[in-house]
Amino acid sequence: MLTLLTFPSAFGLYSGSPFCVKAAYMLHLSGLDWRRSDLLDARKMPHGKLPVLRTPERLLADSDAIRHWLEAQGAEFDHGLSDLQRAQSRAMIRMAEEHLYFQLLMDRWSDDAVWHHLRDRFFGEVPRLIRNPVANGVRRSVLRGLRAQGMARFSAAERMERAERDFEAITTCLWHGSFLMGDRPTAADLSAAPMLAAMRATPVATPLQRRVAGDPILSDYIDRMDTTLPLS
Ligand SMILES: N[C@@H](CCC(=O)N[C@@H](CS)C(=O)NCC(=O)O)C(=O)O
Repeated sequence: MLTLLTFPSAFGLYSGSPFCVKAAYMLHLSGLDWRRSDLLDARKMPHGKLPVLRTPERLLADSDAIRHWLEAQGAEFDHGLSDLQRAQSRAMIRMAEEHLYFQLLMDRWSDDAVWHHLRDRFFGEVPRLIRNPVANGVRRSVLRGLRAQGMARFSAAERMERAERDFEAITTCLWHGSFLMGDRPTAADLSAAPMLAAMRATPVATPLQRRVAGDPILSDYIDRMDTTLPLS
């Protein structure tokens, strides 16, 4: 039996981490036997991050590595796609994971109003006496990372402008089919939809949250993924 080590559910999502949701979707589609096991602290994991898949042989870190391992077991996430579509899918995945993800992080960790919710949800299990110092330390470290990555150097308006271009690209794909690469979910959806879902689930109406929640095409797409690939 495979075990997916994942961050717990948060804000109505299967997991607070869109990468953990992606991994759960892949396992669901693989048809293999698996179960989830929730962790609150990923520091002891191979990359200090989640998701991690426990296979009979080892701990497998990183959702992309999990994808390749599942494909080696026979799973196929881009079934029926042409070489060109597979290449476009790869670019779409990078857009979701290397740009939209950092938009989500900024929205969650830099906004004081969101932070109160995040602290209570993500650090609620930390003993009360040390909860604030621990949570504030992690927040400082995430914000330092966002400055190094570059997202924190943009103004709020610049960030929205950059996000808008990605939402337009996703919307254009959705004009052509129910999912990004056609009429059924493929690998690109497993990355993009959880990012959008996480943005929509932010428990404060930030500009990013409102943008996704108020867009019927994006919002219907999130709901369609939920009903097409239900995660229990
Ligand atoms: N490239 C990784 C990214 C995973 C990732 O960034 N996970 C975040 C949660 S969304 C994490 O574990 N963060 C904890 C930390 O950085 O300390 C993947 O695809 O699995």
